[in-house]
Amino acid sequence: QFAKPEDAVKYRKNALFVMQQNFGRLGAMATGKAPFDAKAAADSAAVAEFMSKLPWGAFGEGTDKGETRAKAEIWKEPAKFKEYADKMQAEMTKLAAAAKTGSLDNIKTAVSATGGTCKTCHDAYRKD
Ligand code: ASC
Repeated sequence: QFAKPEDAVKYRKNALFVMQQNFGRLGAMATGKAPFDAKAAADSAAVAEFMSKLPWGAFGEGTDKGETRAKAEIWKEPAKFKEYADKMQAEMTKLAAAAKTGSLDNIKTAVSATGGTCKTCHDAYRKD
């Protein structure tokens, strides 16, 4: 899929960025930093859920160098990395369903659960 390793790194970072921008919009509503807008929440959650599927295919062998904060552990324990990635995607799916209900309370619960999966993976596999 990628002509060179730098393209894979750029691809996964851009996918994660677009996901975060949409998740962040929901986070702002969940914490009261932005007014609740049910339509915007549902739209953003759907985009975040879709984007959550994209980064993982761009963590192939040889993409551990360059402009990346990815830790070498990702390629040493791929099963655990995949488990975290799968968990995040599952929570994103729940978040998209929660956002469709139009209930801010449902969104708050799902944002919190989803955010936990972002953090768990970052703590283990992202350099800071
Ligand atoms: C974000 C973002 C993350 C998660 C995390 C949640 O918006 O960029 O990494 O939420 O902070 O704990």
